[in-house]
Amino acid sequence: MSGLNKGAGGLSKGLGKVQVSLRWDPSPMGLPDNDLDLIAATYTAEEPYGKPAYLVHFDSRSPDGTILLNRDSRTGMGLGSDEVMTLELDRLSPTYARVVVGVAIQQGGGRKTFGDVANTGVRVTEGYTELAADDFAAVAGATAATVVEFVRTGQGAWEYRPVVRGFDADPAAFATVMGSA
Ligand SMILES: [Ca+2]
Repeated sequence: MSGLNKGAGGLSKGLGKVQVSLRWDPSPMGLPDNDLDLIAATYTAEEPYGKPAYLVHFDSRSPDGTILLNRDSRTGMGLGSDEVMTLELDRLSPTYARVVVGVAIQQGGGRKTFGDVANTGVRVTEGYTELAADDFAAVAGATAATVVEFVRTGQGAWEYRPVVRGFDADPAAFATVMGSA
């Protein structure tokens, strides 16, 4: 675990309840819907970079309710945030030591990248404090991307680190590899 803290600047300690909010614009009339999904992958202290212990997304809930998808959208229609996820990190069992949150674009209508979706944005907040924000411009050619990772320190406090990294994978494949590095 100590390797996670090495040389990492900008870390904030002792996170409690964090929210990840995602927005995007609907596809133009007549084209397949833009369906973006927030995905959280939780890892155990024994295998922080191994197989996810569990996933949270539109079709999967956390076993103890500590990570919740509060809002789900299949189109990006409407004002404000289209998908919202809440992570009560301070309530997570000590079994879990790392959580990675990412965004994947449904590929039902052919290959669709962040560059194909207008006005995409994600924010990570704790209360009124913005921890991270991104518009996916750096990963415009990707079909999925990690956004942020949360790690538990040796003292048990949660820290965060923005990790916007693009993947060329559909949501199911992305979920299996999003925390591998
Ligand atoms: Ca969605």
